[in-house]
Amino acid sequence: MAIQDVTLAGLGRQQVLDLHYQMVLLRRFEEKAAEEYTLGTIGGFLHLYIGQEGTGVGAISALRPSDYVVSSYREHGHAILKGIEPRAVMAELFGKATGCSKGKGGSMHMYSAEHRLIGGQAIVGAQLVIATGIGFGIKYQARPDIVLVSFGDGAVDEGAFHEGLNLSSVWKLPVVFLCENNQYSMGMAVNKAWSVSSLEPRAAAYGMPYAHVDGMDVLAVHEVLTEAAERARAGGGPTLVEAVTYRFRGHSMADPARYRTRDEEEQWKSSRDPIVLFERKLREAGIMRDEDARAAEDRANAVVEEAVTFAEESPEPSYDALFEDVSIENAGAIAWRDKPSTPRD
Ligand SMILES: Cc1ncc(C[n+]2csc(CCOP(=O)(O)OP(=O)(O)O)c2C)c(N)n1
Ligand SMILES: [Mg+2]
Repeated sequence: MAIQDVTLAGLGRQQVLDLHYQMVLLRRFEEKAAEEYTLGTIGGFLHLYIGQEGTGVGAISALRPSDYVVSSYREHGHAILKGIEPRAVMAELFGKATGCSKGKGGSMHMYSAEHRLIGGQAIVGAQLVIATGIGFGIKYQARPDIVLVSFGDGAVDEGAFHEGLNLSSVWKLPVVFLCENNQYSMGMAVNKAWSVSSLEPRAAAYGMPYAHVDGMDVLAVHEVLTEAAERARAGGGPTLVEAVTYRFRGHSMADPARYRTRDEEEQWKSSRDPIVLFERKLREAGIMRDEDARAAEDRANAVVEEAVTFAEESPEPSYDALFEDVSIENAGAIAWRDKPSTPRD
């Protein structure tokens, strides 16, 4: 069989090579962001997605561009996968006016209505009820879209998880709930936090289908998400997907990760890296050659370098921009700015 005819999980050669490239791009982007954070060019918090690329790429590749994604603060990858240019994500990290949130959001608040990335939510669990609301809007307006909401293993113990799953199930909303179970919620190990060992009984509690998937296997995630997305789009209601993965770094750049051993981390990095696993699979299937792997690396490095140059050269937001895009009416905001001591109520 000619190399271009090979398929995996129903995807053609170019499609699987694209999945590989996207994972490499996210990895290089995040490594660069860590470097810039250490140099002080990125401030605030920085939560990296390194190690979880198989889950994000597998999931978002199963969506249409018009579908919505709502994520947590670990969302740089989701933003890029939803089509926001890496340079606009990097500029947002740098707090520059050209960032996708005009430099006013930073790492935890990537946003683009155009690309249907509705955050970047810093409140753990908030995205679950936001996604439920978007799902309600889609159903009410009889639109063909769906919502994918990504959240961590820590978010399932929030009330918002239960409210979101219950209402989505009652109203059969087009929502796919994706728990990216990276096994830690800051310093809390999931096996100490959950009273059950998987989310299956919690899905059953709300009468919705459940799927468990290896989050380090990009194709497995793609397949599970494709099925859940089809169900949602066909009016079959929500699905709860649990993807088991691992974050290779600390919770944020500030976390020395003393709650787990270096041995455990090494085990995951050396035997379960989603990029290495996928490369091995592609080579064994005769899909990837050395030049393909090199081309993906070179392309990702060039995109990331360009993104940093763009961010460095971009202007800071203006002072007046502070008073734009806020929820208070402009007039009120200006009055408030001019007379900060005016009582509000
Ligand atoms: C409502 C709320 N409670 C607590 C926090 C503090 N906090 C920020 S991240 C985090 C851990 C969440 O872990 P998880 O949901 O597993 O996501 P991960 O960071 O592993 O991606 C906590 C407790 C918060 N931001 N919001
Ligand atoms: Mg977690």
